[in-house]
Amino acid sequence: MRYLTAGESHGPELTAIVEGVPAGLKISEKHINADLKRRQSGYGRGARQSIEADAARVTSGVRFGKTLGSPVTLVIENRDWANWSERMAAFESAPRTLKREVTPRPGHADLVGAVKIGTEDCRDVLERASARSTASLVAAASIAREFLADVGVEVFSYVSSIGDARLGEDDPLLSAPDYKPLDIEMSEVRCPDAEATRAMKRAIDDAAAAGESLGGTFRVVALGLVPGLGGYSQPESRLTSQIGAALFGIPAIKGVEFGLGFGAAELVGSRVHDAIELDRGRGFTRSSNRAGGLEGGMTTGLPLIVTCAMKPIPTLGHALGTIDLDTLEPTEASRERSDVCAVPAAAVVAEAQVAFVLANAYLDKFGRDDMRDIRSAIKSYRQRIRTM
Ligand code: EPS
Repeated sequence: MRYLTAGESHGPELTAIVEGVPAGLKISEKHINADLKRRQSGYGRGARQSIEADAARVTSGVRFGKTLGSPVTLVIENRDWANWSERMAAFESAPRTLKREVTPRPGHADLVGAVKIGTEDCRDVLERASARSTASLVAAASIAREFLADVGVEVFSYVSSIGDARLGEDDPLLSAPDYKPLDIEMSEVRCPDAEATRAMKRAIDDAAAAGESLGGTFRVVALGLVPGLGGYSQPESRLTSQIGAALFGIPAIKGVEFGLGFGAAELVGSRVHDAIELDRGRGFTRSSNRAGGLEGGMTTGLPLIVTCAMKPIPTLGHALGTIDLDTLEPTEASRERSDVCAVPAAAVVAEAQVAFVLANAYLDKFGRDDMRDIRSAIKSYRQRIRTM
């Protein structure tokens, strides 16, 4: 299963095509749109989210609520297009009043992208480099999420810090799997603790007042995985590398840790690895989950726990210095309408990316054509590893 997305932030629409979806998978528009809504929400988001009400129109690959096995196309309308149709026209000439973007924002793709493609208007780059594109990614991955739900896998995320406001967790590797998605979604910053939520919102308010932006950390958790997904034979078959690549594909993600992550580098081996035990009913298990659900690039069957660090968004009210590309004189960077903090939204995007990798790992192991065959292959595998 793979996806391709297209669309500019202020173009008419965003498109995602998902190929390699097995036939016979139930798809619900309600579920797709609920994920899109979660991506749009979060304290600290910008004015754009009050213009958009993201909803996906499925235009291929689904019939009577079930996949056909052909490519699934999802289209999300950009309502803001109505305000940009002249400035973003596909064929008409540029309006005479067009204001080019010539003051690239430090930290954004503006400058390097403009140098790369040789444009005199950074908008040619930033329209696609915008995090708006993550809406189509979430829509694409909602197909993967439907698949995972069908085979008993749940993927969720929560925010663990925003700026220096942190969720207090004694041992996240123990507590993370037990957080309740409802508690997370009730929080305006998608953090399962009310006091930490208040501190994070205060940090966002302070940053907004200072013309600043804020990053943070979040965790993605997957429950219900069978052991043995992924591979150990080639670097790219390891789920560690696949999930890492998928998460680093999200704008502004600067760090990814599995289980103990960087913490493991400071500890002796006996405090890092998870002793193996045998549960007569369920098969092999571990006394702890410091590995975060992956050993040798494969799932252990314990919860997958991945932590990501997101940098602050580059569009600042209190703009940094830049160079005007027309005059080559120092000036201040563009002040676009933007988010103060998009960490809660990025966590939803990360869920999507992880879900896509996990769904693919299931398809690699259990077949790709038809849901009934896949379900029975998983059942017989579960049976075999219980009695091994
Ligand atoms: C976003 C839409 C964008 C930005 C943001 C994310 O909308 P607009 O540019 O019209 O305000 O709010 O994009 C960025 C943070 C970025 O760096 O480009 C969205 O839908 O997520």
